Amino acid sequence: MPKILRLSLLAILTISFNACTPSLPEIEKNLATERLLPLPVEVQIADGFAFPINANTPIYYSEEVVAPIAQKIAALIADLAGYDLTVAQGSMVPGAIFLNLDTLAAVDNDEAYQMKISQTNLQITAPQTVGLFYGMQTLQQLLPLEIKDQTAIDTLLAIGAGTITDYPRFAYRGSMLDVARHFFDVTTVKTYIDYLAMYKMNVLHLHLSDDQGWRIEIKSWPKLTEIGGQTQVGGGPGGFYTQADYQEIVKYAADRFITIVPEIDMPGHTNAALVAYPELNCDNKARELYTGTHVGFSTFCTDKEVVYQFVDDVMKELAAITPGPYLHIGGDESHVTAKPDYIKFISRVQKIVNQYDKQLVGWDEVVLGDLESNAIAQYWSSAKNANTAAEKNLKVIMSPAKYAYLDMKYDTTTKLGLNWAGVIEVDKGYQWDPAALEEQLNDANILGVEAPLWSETVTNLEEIEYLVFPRLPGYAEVAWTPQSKRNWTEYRVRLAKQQGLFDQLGINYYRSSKVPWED
Ligand code: TNX
Repeated sequence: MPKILRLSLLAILTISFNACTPSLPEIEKNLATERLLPLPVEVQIADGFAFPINANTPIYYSEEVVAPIAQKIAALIADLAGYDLTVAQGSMVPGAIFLNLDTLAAVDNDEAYQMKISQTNLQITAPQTVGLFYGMQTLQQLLPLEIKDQTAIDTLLAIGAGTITDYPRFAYRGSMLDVARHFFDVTTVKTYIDYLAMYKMNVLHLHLSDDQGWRIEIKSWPKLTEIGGQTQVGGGPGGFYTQADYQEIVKYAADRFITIVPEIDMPGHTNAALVAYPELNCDNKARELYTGTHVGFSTFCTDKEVVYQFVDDVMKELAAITPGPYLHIGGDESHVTAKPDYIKFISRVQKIVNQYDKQLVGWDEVVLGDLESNAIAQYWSSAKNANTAAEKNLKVIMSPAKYAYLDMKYDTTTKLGLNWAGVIEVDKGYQWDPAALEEQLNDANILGVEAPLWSETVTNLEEIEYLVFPRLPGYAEVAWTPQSKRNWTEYRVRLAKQQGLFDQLGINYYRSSKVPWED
């Protein structure tokens, strides 16, 4: 064969060989686990070159339902590197990021995912889309926050080889935002949702009514918001969500696999409603708007039929705009409701909630009522109520005030916050086991963990952030990571590594001296 022909044949062969098996760059890099939070169940670091991400890396997915997650990964890399990666339905060809739905051997958890990283592929597999979403969150934490040195971009974007197998300890991982004591607009709530999503939390409980304000439009009882929504603690203008606003919040949360749990607190904590509708009081006299911070002085008149008609209308409208399974009825601190009246009231409201195909959630006092077995008690302080819940076979959400209340001060010098349940430094907020607090509560009857932010002392996002960060990631990890894998000494280092993210997002966090911040 003439030399020239031989050469061109070789060229053709090389080109076609390259087209089906591109030679992938050989990048030496370990899996960068230092920012992973919550800590995954299992991380295995493997030998071999890292998975390279560059402008030619395609993102393929197995089926259309997964496309939004693939798009989110592409957006993430576009933000970081300016690459416009191909996103398409496809298979796991060499060089591709591949997302697929499949069962995971030996992991029986709806929210599980597994990420396998080698030089040839980065594959995320999960039984459900939500697991792929969590895999995407983990991938984000494996990538740098920004590319400072463009000449090192290939190494910076490479993902070290290994396998991450991950799933949550508890199904319910949430936070509560009290929008009644101070009202927060839709934008602020969306930002709060973003913060929950960053750490794989999946519930936002909205405390929508209290003595100081009624914050959700109820079309059949319009004065609730027209009158009852017009002020807040300290006398500011208050505010409320229209049903359309609320649905916008629900949708934004659902896009991030977060369930909204709406709370209408009753029969106590109802002054705002008692101002708007005098007939809900036993004496038929309208109460006055309240802008202070005392608790336990208001109650619906539990003997009146109109009260139950009211509750029915409210629950019906709320159920219609709430796709999640829960309606929270409060039930806490009803100090001026006689105990038999309280029991009668909760038992009737339970029936109303069930009538609208929802599960009742209430603060731990509700266990005194006659509850269905699907009702859920939210433990905040009473050991007695927690144990009653266990005896009644009810599931419990763990919000112990002395460990998990985001409105408690960090120490005695903290300006914002309260201290009735003590002060909660970042280590104290992390170092507790939900299953070790009360005798009869264990992993089987604990549904999950929720960190509530009551808003007597916080008036805007900046103040919210100060109490929430850096404690929130700790609650996310308490709820996600197996107890045996958690320890403060190791956690504090990973928490410190969140600083870059907090700074990038402009989060006003508390610089706890317990955390080894990097600057
Ligand atoms: C107690 S905890 C309350 C709230 C307050 C909070 C302040 C609970 C179920 N009720 O009404 O806002 O303390 O920390």
